[in-house]
This record gives sequence, structure tokens and C-alpha cells, in this order.
Amino acid sequence: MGRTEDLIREVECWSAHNYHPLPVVIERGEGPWVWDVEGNRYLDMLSAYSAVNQGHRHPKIVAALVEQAQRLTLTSRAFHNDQMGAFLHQVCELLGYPKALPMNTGAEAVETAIKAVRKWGYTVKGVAADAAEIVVCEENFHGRTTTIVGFSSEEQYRHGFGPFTPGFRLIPYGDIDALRGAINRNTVGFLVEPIQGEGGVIVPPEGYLKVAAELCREANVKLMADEIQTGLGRTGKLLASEWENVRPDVVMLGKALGGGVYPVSVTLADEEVMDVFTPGDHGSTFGGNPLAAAVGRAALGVIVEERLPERAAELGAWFMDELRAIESPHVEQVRGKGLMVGVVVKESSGTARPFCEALMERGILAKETHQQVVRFAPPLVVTRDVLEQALESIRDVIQAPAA
Ligand code: IF1
Repeated sequence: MGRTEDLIREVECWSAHNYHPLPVVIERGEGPWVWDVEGNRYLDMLSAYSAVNQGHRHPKIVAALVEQAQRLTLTSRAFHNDQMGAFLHQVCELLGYPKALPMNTGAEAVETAIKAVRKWGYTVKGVAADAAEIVVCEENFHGRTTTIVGFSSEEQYRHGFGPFTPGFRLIPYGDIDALRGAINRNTVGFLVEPIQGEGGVIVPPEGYLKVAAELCREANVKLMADEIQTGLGRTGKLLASEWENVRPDVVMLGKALGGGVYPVSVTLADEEVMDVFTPGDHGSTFGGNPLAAAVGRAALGVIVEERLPERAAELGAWFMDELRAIESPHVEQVRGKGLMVGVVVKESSGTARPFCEALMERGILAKETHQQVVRFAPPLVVTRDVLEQALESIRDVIQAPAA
């Protein structure tokens, strides 16, 4: 254990204390597996918060990274590069949008969507200057910028970081009447996660997104779907919005768009929204760089070629059934879609953290969210056999007496 402790202590010493990771130090990954510095193997059931849907170090994605790194990595957007167009073409065609704006992180894609929809509100919808409102949901998670945490309902994400950007209206998630009541003539957008991740894998009532989309259309409000975590196969569809046959007006993608090897994000929209941007309005030193573009193409290619959404749908449905079949005094609910699964621990059984620690002891890495939820989100390349083995350990842990 000496090496692990030393490495953790070094981080503790030199890093800001903005995380509380499980005490495991990983040094290698392959497919759904990771290895720690002591040589122990674990099944990665977090997948870097769904950024590694394609599995660790997917050979095609790594090959694209290496090949591109040997030719050109960064030009900035002051010049063109020969990779960006093909990447944007591919992501637009695959998702069915005419325009994409490339950034790096999820939060930047969300900021891009906010700026685009606000400017659309002023220049197209005719909202009075600085009056635009965007409706957002309680328990949302869209990133960590000051604007984004400003409309979080989680006190810890906000406390000490104000003053915040105005123009956001919070409503309960999954509540259509609340949405109807929140929309007024200044409303330009409704920003929503099709399934809330950080909120605790919250699946809204069936039909919620569908009716929300109709309300938005009637009121000339842009439906902005944050698919950064739910998108690219995780829930069993390319976009989770497809479960309700909804085509959002604006879609944000990140995480798995870079296949876990490089940060790549985009905001997708129709011309009516995206055309509000003129040169100088918005940008990023790294957004759309050739390395990101090459990696993004390979990452999308793997999702399509390996039918990752279909895999997630099939494996996820079976996996959730198996979890539900476990008789445990500690489990309140099993919920999710595809391979985005949450096991809710009863408050009388304590928090989810000790369960995650016990799983770690048995070679499974999962991370709790919101105190009570153990999240299971393995890479989508995982096989049924591997999940079958994992279920043995999961059964042992969640049937054991409370820690
Ligand atoms: C952290 C959770 C996941 C996201 C959605 C935008 C972003 C995220 C729906 C921002 C990011 C992260 C970031 C990570 C923890 C994490 C997370 F636990 F908070 F809830 F995934 F489940 N929209 N999610 O989930 O993307 O800027 O980070 O690239 O510690 O902040 P980013």
C-alpha cells in the first residue's frame, strides 16, 4: 500500500482540495479495465463520467491521436486547419444538424449554447436588451463556470462564488406545469438534461421531454438538450432525446466525443440559432484544433461501427433487471436507461460511499453521487460476461449488512 499512499499524499500536498477520490491510484487502462499501481485490476464502472464510452485507449482512437500528433496539433482559429471541416461534417451528419461549433469541455459547450440562444433571442425573437431568460431545472448539472454554477440548485456548487449571472429561472425537473408557468415572452431557452446525471440518475416521467419540446415550439423557445453525459450511446440511443422522438433545437456534446483521450465538445444547432455568431463573438484557443478533430472523428467512428448505442440498450436492460432482482435490505430503487444506472441506497442504510468502497475492494470502481446513489456506467464496450462477474460482487456488497 506504500506506493499508493505516497502518490495520494503528493496530490494532497500540491493540489487544491476540490475532490475526495476513492483511495486508488490508476496507472493503466484497456477497454473496460483499469489497473492500479499495486497491480490490481478493476472494472471501471464510472467511465470517467461517461467520457470513456468507447473503453480505455481504444486502438482506433489512439491511432488517430498519434497519427495526427505527428503532423499537426494546433493552429488556433486564426488560420484554417485541414481536419476541422471533416470532423464537423461528420458530427453534423450523424446527429442531424446543419451547424456545429467546436469547443473543448462540456461547460464550454453549455456556455456556447447559452450565448447562442441569448443572442438569437435578441436578434431574432425580439427580446428587449438584457431581458432574456433561460429556464433551467433544479438538481441540474451543466458544469462549473461561474455562470453555470450560478443557476445550480446545489448550495455547495454556488456558495462563496457569487455574484452570479442573472437571467436564469429554476423549476422542478420533470414538472411540465412548472415549465408552462415559467415561460414568458422573455424566455429564449429551456436548458435540460434528458436524464439528470449528477442529480442522481433521475429519469423524468415518460413524455416529459416530448411535451416540453411542444411547449417550447409553441412559445418560440429553444429546447437546449445537454447530452454531454447522456449522449453518444450511453442511454441506449445516440441521443437520449431520441427515446422521446425529440429533436432538440440545440444539443451539447462532450465527454465521449473525445473518446476519453482528449477533450472535445461541440454545440449543435440549426442555422437560425448558429448564424447569430459573427467573427469575434465567441471562440477558444483550442476549440476545433486538428488533434481534437482527428480524435473526434475516430471516437464517433467507433460509436457507429461498434453499435455502442444498441449495445448499451441491450446490456443495460438486462443489467438493470439483474440489479432489480437482487434482494437487499439496503436498496430503495434501481433506475436509469441503457448503461446509465443508479442504485439508490436507503437512508436507513447510510450513504452510498461505503458501498463504493466495498465495491472497490472487490475490483469494481463506481462513484457515489448525491450521497445515496451508486452510479453504474461502464464503458459501452463491456461484455455481458464481464458484467455477469461484476454482478456477483455487486450482489455480495449490496446484500451485506450496512457498514
Ligand atoms: C466534475 C457529476 C457527472 C455533465 C453535464 C455538462 C458537464 C457535465 C450533463 C460539464 C460534467 C461531470 C464533471 C465532473 C463530475 C461530472 C459528473 F458527477 F458531477 F455529475 F458526469 F455525472 N453537462 N459532468 O455531467 O462538462 O466541463 O466537466 O467537461 O467533477 O465536475 P465538463
